[in-house]
Amino acid sequence: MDKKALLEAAMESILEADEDRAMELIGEAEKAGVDLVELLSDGYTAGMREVGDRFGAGEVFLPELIFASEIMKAVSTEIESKMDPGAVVKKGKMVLGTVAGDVHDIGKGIVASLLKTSGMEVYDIGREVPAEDFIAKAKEVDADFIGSSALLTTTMTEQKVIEDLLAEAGLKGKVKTMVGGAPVTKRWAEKIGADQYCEDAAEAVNFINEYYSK
Ligand code: B1M
Repeated sequence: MDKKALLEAAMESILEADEDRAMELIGEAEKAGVDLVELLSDGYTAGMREVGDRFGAGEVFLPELIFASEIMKAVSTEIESKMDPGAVVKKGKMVLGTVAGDVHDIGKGIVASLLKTSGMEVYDIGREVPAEDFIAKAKEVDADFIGSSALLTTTMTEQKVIEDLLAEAGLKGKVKTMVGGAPVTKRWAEKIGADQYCEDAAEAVNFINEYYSK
């Protein structure tokens, strides 16, 4: 199978909630020399987004959404296990989590995996994380960055709470902030005073690589 067919098959496997096929395609992509990160972002993730759109349109229901996300997590975990941070030069430390009230952690997990393989020391503090916990963990590990993910329009405001607490703690500027998640935009990042917005995991990696190359 060529790359285009593999990406389409990966997308289909999520739409059809076919876990066996989804896992099998990872091996096929390896054999065909297709980059697994591309398979994840342009194949499976595209499928997940389509399921989300269908859910939004009332064409699929919550159990199907949950099932598709479980498969998405299984393929992300498998792909992460195949990525080797190896000899990558160590960069900085990032505390990363999904904000309070928000259970969406698939994208955050992918950002964590890719940043780890690019040399960041990532402290993944999970999902539904209160803003105070981001700050406390950043102090504890002397982090360079706090990264927060928000997938709901009702929870992205938590990213502003993180900025406020960081300022209160006198750490604004010392600990930089990176924000992301489907409803989050560059404009939002600017409005709340976040240091960096990244649209996806690849952009997060590019930003970090550039930041530490200066
Ligand atoms: Co929910 N959900 N969901 N959901 N869900 C959305 C977000 C929604 C857009 C679906 C829809 O209606 N079309 C909608 C939000 C509407 C809104 O706020 N405007 C929604 C809703 C309404 C809900 C519930 C309220 C549904 C309900 O209960 N009635 C509920 C909320 C519960 C809660 O959090 N309190 C809910 C629940 C769930 C599931 C549990 C079923 C499941 C989550 C499972 C899990 O994560 N463990 C789920 C899923 C899977 C989705 C969709 C379909 C897919 C999200 C996803 O995993 N995408 C989503 C639809 C959509 O996003 N289009 C939807 C794939 C992932 C790889 O992409 O997360 O965007 P993403 O991450 C990307 C980038 O955003 C970026 O990089 C990632 C990788 O490239 N990124 C960062 C993310 N974080 C970053 C951080 C960074 C940088 C980049 O720096 C730190």
